Amino acid sequence: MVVRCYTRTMIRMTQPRVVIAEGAVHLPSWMPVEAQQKALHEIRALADGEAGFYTPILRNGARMRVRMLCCGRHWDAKTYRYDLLRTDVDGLPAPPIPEVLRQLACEAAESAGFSLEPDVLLVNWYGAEGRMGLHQDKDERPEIIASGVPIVSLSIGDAAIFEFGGARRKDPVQRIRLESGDAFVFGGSSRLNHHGIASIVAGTGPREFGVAGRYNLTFRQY
Ligand SMILES: O=C(O)CCC(=O)C(=O)O
Repeated sequence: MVVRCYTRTMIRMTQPRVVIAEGAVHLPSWMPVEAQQKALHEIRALADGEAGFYTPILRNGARMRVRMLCCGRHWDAKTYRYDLLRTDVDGLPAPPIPEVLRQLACEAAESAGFSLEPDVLLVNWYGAEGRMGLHQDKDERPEIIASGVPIVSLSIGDAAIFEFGGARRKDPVQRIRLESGDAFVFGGSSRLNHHGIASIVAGTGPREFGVAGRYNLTFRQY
């Protein structure tokens, strides 16, 4: 079922917008504090649910340096495919994407000039030593990728040094500091650009959130 986004209640309509590459937009401070707190509430409820965070183990046996939790569909770290069940973890069904979070993703996509109907959400939790190597998001359906439907990424908690490169792994990367409340959207001709997290800047998140580390939410259309 395709659910479209209709409301635009929580987000300010005039925001800074930094174009990093064609189709790649950094929206600093995009989420007001109240929206971040609502999102955190949803993340904590998911974390406390039956199908909470786990450490993905890749097909080469390496443990990822993040903890993950998938909604809508589960990303299987062994097969690099999406499944309705957490096949490589515990066999439980992936929980649905909370509506509050789905709305945020639609609104962030719109703010960057795109349209998104998210049916997958990957929540990553990074501790102080967390990181993610350069990679492409290319496990979604080929026609979705080809049409340039964007990935929407939202950050909450500690800042992170995000690397954004090009379609080829050896292309030069730009380093962008993503702060709590930032959105980063990449679609169109940037949809398959390499990206990753070089490091976390520990202790930089808003104190009042009581978050250790950083949450990152990436929304995708499968
Ligand atoms: O944590 C981030 O900002 C990036 C996450 C990411 O690249 C991914 O989930 O594919």
